[in-house]
Amino acid sequence: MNRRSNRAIVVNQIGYPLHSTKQAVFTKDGTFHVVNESSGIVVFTGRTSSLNNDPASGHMVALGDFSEVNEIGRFYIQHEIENVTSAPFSIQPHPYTALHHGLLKAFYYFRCGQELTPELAGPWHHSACHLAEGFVYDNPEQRLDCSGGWHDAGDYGKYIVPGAKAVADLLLAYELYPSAFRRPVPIPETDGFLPDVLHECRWELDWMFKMQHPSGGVFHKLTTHQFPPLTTLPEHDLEPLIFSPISSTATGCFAAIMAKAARIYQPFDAKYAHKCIQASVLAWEWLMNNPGVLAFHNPPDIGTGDYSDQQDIDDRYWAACELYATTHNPVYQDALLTMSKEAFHKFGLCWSNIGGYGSIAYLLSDITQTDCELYDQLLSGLRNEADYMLWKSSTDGYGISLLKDEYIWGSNKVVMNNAMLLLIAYRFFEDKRYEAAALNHVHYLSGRNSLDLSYITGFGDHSVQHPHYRPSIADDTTDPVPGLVSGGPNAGLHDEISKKSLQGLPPAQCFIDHEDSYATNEVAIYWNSPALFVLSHWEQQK
Ligand code: G3I
Ligand code: 9MR
Ligand code: ZN
Repeated sequence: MNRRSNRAIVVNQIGYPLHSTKQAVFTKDGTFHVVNESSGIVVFTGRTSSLNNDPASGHMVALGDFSEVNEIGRFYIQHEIENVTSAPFSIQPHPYTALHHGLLKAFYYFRCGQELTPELAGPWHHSACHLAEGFVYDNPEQRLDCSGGWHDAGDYGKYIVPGAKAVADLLLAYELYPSAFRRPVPIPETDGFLPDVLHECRWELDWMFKMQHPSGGVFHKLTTHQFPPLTTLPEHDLEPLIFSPISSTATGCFAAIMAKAARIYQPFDAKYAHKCIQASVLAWEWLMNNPGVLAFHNPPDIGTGDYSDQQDIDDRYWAACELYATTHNPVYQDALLTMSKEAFHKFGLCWSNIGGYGSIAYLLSDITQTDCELYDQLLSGLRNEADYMLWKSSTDGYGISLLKDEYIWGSNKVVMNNAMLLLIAYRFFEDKRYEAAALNHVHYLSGRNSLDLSYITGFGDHSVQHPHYRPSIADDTTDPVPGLVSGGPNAGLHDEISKKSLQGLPPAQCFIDHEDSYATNEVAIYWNSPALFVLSHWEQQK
């Protein structure tokens, strides 16, 4: 039975881990019951807290705690007075196994340049796309192989900076939680030797190699001139593919991710690791030869995503940190120590502010204590960041670390990046409050939000149905490709349908489950990737 809630009680529609803190958010206070879905038996009765104003959603909300329910099963919550119920959810030792699998499988669906077979892709199969050689923008005579990699999002562009961010999250998830990846997905390369998550990242890394110019510099992106119409299937998008010019942000991210990959793949495939570090060093040399910011701006005839950024110190710092962690060469430490003195956010995990991956690599590396001052600075910086997120979460009715003005384009990625940072802080400080706060972020993404909506396609009683995702708009399958994280509320109202339908709404409600809403309901690899990292924490075997 599909118990459609009326949004007066919202829960994580997927479930709560056994023995965790379990709370539902109510917009009506009072007595509530937790009911076993199959037997109808009330297993717990409690009272909500009193109602408080939630600034981001504009709702009055109360919390109902049912942590005492430590019984495996499926349940729903019923409000005594109003006779309203929540969506059903489960309580399990590992409630997120299928979700974690789905978030990883999504990267297979994002693949470019390969047939997605009916056997592995089910009703979302399609033939190979974007196989033609690409034109080099600065040298139109030149054509190069550009196949492979993942589509960025609802469009079919392939961009280095967000691609590096997505691979970084997946490699970090594997590095910190290897036991979460013990099961095959499966994907075409599954071999029982290299974990599938590393096969999947290799699909993107192999494409990235093709984006490096012999000078070491890296082309910013590979896209058609303009976005294709929404009804274009990937294999029907036959417009010319263009290598946009080199940028220093793309080259920095490339150097960083290749150095990280060299470290992770070394035990499995030394030859591949060598190829990665060589490419990384070549990119680093380009960065040294080109010390100024070479920011990317779309050439006049190109209208696809620009991922434009005037600052590249964060990308260069990330590169130096990864190169140092992999090679232990003091040259990179000197570079990163110098760069660390500049003003940029040391814990940013966003494509535009990506230095956090450098700091994390530095903190996790076994040789970094050689410079205790920076190590200590970063460690206390991490604690401050996590404490700030705890504080912000305490002011939010749904328990997430977004202030009212932080519901920007891709706000769900901010939610998941913050949860990632809380979990990394938890790893260093073992403060249970950080882990609990991160779990509240998972609850938000999975339905415990003011819209009673699971933002992950195919997961939850009431999940996003109409993402801005060309393969799902163009195909004749009713259900969208599963396991995709939607961008989430964006108070900027950056598309026509948002402007028309969401005007005047509080920030956390600025979302529309409509395929035209690219500014609230698109999907993207780098929105899936931090979610996969976060869920890996609850999927690890202890
Ligand atoms: O950071 C500022 C914030 O300080 C300010 O308060 C807020 C006010 O709206 O804006 C914030 O900046 C926004 C930025 O995203 C945040 O990352 C910009 O307004 C907004 O225009 C920008 O949107 C980007 C969007 O492309 C348009 O350029 C998204 O970050 C980015 O994720 C998105 O990426 C697209 C690619 O271009 C193409 N492929 C799909 C992909 C996902 O939608
Ligand atoms: O579909 C495009 C999406 O992938 C991008 O993130 C978004 C922002 O750059 O743009 C979308 O394309 C729209 C274009 O920007 C404006 N005309 C309508 C296009 C989609 O319907
Ligand atoms: Zn493609």
